[in-house]
Amino acid sequence: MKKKIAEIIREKSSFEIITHEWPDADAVGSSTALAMALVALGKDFQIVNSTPTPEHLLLTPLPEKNSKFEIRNSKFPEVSLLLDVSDMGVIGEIKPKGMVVVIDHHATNQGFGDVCWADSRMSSTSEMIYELLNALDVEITEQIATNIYMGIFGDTGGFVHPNTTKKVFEVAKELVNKGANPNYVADKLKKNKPIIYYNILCLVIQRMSVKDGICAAYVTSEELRDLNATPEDASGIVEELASIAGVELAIFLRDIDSCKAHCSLRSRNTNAARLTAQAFGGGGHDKAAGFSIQGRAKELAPVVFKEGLRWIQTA
Ligand SMILES: [Mn+2]
Repeated sequence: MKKKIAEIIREKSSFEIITHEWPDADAVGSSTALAMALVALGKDFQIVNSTPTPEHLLLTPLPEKNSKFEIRNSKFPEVSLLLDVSDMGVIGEIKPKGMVVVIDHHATNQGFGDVCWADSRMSSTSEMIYELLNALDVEITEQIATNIYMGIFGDTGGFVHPNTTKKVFEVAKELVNKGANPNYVADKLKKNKPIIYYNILCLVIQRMSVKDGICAAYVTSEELRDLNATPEDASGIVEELASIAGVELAIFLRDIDSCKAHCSLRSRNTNAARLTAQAFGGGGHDKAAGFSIQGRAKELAPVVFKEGLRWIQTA
């Protein structure tokens, strides 16, 4: 499938790059690295996303679009490259305009689009982009290496999660050889949290309940508003809950608005995170998953707790 995608990229001339809503390090790293490769190959492209790219993930300038495409190509784009996208539900309001080519590493990816390269053995979509760029003989510049390294670092939790394989270290070594700076990336990703994150965390820690191997907590839209925070400011809190000794499943819910909530899940030894997320129509990886749902975080917390308990007991 990788070869086929390399062929499509070689043959076609105009592309759009789409990733999931609320892009994380892997989404931004893979999109930026591929965009830079398209520039190197002389292709026309545009990055199209439904939610803004977090500024702290822009470790290099973002190639926004190649301005030539509007003049050269009225049928833009021929190809829509969907990166780190497990299904069409995660790209928000975006409607791909070209042939849909998917590159993704989520285990819940059922295969969709015109061409789909889904491989859950890969640590990250960024790792897949590294292989794709090698197949395309694109030079891995320092900027490309930095973005791919960032994506791998992000999705392995800084070389911590079970997807931290020998191959991940081999790829990381090659990226460092090409100029990626591990300390710079780690500093940007790990030691760069806004104070507002800790304001929310403070509230969440006072509220969390730890029972039967589950740590569950939530934050409401009223509380976020009082703190002058957005739901996005609370991302990463689930990792804190999952770090508590003895916690098998961490559940963190936040209101997105007055009628919609998002739940993040992490499990330690079992696939309870994914199974719980799937029970509510979500997905992700075995040990890191999530879902969005109609309702309020506060009311949903005990419901998700009950479902999660079922899965850690049967796993
Ligand atoms: Mn990813």
